[in-house]
Amino acid sequence: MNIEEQKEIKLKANEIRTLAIKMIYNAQSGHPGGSLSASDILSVLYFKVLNVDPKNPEWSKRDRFVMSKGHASAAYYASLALKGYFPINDLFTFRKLGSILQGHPTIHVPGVDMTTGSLGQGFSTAIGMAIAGKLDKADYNIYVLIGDGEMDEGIVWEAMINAPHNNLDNLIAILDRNKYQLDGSTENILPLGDIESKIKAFGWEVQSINGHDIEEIYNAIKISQNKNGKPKMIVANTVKGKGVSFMENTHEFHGKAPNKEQYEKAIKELETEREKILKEGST
Ligand SMILES: Cc1ncc(C[n+]2csc(CCOP(=O)(O)OP(=O)(O)O)c2C)c(N)n1
Repeated sequence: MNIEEQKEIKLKANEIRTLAIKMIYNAQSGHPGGSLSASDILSVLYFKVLNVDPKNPEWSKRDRFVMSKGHASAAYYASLALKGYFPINDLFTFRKLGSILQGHPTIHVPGVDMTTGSLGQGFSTAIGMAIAGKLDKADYNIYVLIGDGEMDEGIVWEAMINAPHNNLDNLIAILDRNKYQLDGSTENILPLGDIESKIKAFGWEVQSINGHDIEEIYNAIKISQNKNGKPKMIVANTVKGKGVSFMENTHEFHGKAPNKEQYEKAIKELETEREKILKEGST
């Protein structure tokens, strides 16, 4: 990916972060921490990887995407709106009565391939979708984004053992390894330890990357598209709350909206970051 393309994806990630914070502040409810950690991954997926058509969300040959960590819906809806599935203004109905943009994504939202929110179930259904793709001899891939706290769910490990058995090389999972979950550090609550080795032992091809480096994310996905009979797992090492200093590396903003003062500080920081990205490459 050249510098200009990287810049474009970084700017989109910054827009995703900014919209997510605005939506959560407006609703006074939502999940900032896990939205911010996943924004760079979502930006690469939606603006560089996924073969989808926002004008025809049900297109049968589209790549599928499952947001298994469905609570990070603010960043997910922001990505879908920026991609053109629905108007950006709709984002400000987030979590309001009567809106389709509820706290957890449902298939009623244009572009959403699977209803999620009950942790573990999205990952498992992505495996079902990949099996369906194989049965149909389809060319599309299934991408799924999971959280590291989500790995505590037993259903994840049933799915983990199933995917290699079915030779699901059309399945690319990305693990948002931000090391925090709802009320503490993943390593204190239920340690994942050497998660790469564990997943590899189940028969997956595993890569470990910096989940905020646009080029690393993109290259890892490209490598994962290799049809070698194995499902792929990209362990994306991220920072919970990335991009807003006081939300970083803490569970405090897992499921809490910022107050007015915090909101203003967050938006200021994201604006500064945007200006920095715009200046990149121009000396
Ligand atoms: C089955 C289930 N149990 C509990 C919850 C409540 N819950 C929502 S988010 C969360 C923590 C998830 O942690 P992680 O996957 O690391 O999310 P991230 O840090 O990426 O936001 C929990 C326990 C849930 N949504 N589903």
